[in-house]
Amino acid sequence: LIPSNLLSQREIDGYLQHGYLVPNQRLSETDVETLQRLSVQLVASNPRAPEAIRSPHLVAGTASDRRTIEADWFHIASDPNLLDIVEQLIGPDIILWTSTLFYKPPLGAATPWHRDGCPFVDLKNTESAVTAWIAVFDVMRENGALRVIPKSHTSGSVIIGTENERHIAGPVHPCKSDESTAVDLELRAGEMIIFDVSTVHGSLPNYSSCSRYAYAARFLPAARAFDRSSVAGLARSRELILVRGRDVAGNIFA
Ligand SMILES: O=C(O)CCC(=O)C(=O)O
Repeated sequence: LIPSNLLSQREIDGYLQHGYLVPNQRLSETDVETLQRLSVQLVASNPRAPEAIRSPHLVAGTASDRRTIEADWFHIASDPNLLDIVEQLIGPDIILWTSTLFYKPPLGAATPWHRDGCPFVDLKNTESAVTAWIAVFDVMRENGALRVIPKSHTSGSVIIGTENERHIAGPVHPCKSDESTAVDLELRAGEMIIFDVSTVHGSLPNYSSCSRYAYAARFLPAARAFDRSSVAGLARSRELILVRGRDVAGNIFA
């Protein structure tokens, strides 16, 4: 990130009120170039399932590869300036929970409204989680901008589909969220959206002939114990990495 001031109190208040924030801070030119190179390579080497490549900050990108950090990706996900932003929102003790490279090819479909915190990801464990969703190249409305519903992190919404039917965490019925207030967030390469784990979000289709890449890093406060037994599937065994401060809650990192 280009070193700059921390979030203002106004930005922090806006985040708490609206459930998301687009900070002024962005990745440095060098980091943007690195992220672009890594992202294009990773998608090219995952031709069968390029849409959501989990945890590239771990070698082989799988949750079961413990304690093996992929240095270049980890460098982006644990950038001190990024952590400074996260620290202002969830406190000084920070766990890197997961990261995902999201790829939307030309003519790729919309991502439906959902929230990442949902019944099978126990909100008691993840309610303070934040995501930094970083545009790898420019992300505009035409090529699949991320959309959020402001203030949806504090409102109830109806979750649809059974757990097995869902390809994403917590789909919500759009009628139950106030879709008319949705905000489409266009970003230049290296800019980012920070959003709450309960914020309803999705993304537009990619109507363009250019691929859309975004890298999302998700963080938890190490002040709380993360109860793996409350989480389904791969998320249960996923490695947690303490990226700042200390663990004060007895979290299990391996
Ligand atoms: O990038 C997208 O299209 C969806 C991203 C998303 O759902 C997320 O970061 O949780």
